[in-house]
Amino acid sequence: TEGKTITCKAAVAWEAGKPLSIEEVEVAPPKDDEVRIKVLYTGICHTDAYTLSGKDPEGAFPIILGHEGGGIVESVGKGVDNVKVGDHVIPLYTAECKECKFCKSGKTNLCGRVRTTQGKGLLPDGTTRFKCKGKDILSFMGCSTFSQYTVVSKFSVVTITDKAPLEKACLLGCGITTGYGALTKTPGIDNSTVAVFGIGCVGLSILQGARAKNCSRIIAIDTNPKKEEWAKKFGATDFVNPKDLPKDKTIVEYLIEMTDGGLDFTYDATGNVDVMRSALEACHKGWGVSTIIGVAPAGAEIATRPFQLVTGRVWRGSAFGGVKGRTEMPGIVEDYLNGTLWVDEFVTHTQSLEDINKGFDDMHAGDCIRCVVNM
Ligand code: AHE
Ligand code: ZN
Repeated sequence: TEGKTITCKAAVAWEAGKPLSIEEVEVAPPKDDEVRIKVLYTGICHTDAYTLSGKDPEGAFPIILGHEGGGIVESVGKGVDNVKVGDHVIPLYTAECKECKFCKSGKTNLCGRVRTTQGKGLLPDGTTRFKCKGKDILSFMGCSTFSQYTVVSKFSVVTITDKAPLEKACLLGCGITTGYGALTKTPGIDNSTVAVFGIGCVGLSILQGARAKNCSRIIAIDTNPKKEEWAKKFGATDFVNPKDLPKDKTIVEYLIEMTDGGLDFTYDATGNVDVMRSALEACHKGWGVSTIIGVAPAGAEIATRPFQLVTGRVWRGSAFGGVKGRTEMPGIVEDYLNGTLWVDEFVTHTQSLEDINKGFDDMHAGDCIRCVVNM
């Protein structure tokens, strides 16, 4: 198949707000500095549903969504020396070129090399490798894992050991790494007190990061009572359901009382801007740090009284857990294989590619952490 166009199945999003449609697509061979991957498994993330809904300012159609995948390298273009045919790989929506201003700064995992074209649904040369019914189909987040074959930039892919089962390890492509990285890479986090708002895949991964960092108090917050059991299993010392609070107390007041002045660190994994405000204001005066992780609806803005920051609380955010994918993913896979980072437990639902739309329904049901699609 090397050098030839491959015809395979993919879930195409023809337009916003419509279910995905399973189509035969043509996947062109990788050009220079590109990698063609046989995608074996992919998770479904809320961001896929968000972009499909039409609310993502960067969303464009038709497109092949999916960004939480695992697969095997089928062929590589000229100039690719970081992965080879047969490697087990995870596509990276946060690329790492190791050469740009961002990558060399030592201050961020964001990479400047492919992000502009990626945001337009294109590979770095400004074109796409997908065609269906004679039309060009856009690529999503540099990954497009809802296709049996996909082409990505060589900067957007990392090889992992084939000891890690891809039907689980695919989840390291987004949710798990985002939560686990966000917590474990927070400066000064060891032994501190932590609150996590939103107990889904990301929230649970923050909790397990907090457990790994020996955080002394780990408070999980969610309005779904079913999440208490999940949260405790993944390291929470306390669970608070804001719906069950005494009538005269806000969640912020409640948490501040509970922790003698507020948390050292809080994390938002909801994407709700009111929750983000609570997460900031539940931080301890003088030093509390709140990290925003959730993706807020288009147009939403955060607010607080500036006094909250004047008095020493810090508002920050991170993408993909602050993880540099090519450099750090192998270490995260090690954490998975040695039992520090739980991944298998997250797969509560599975679907075939044919039934990928059911996977979106699964995700929106209250008992789902992740649905993995067998491609
Ligand atoms: N495209 C949106 C922003 C979406 C967004 O914030 N994406 C997150 C990842 S969501 C993973 O499920 C992110 O990491 N963004 C950083 C980046 O470089 O995209 C918009 O508002 O335009
Ligand atoms: Zn995601």
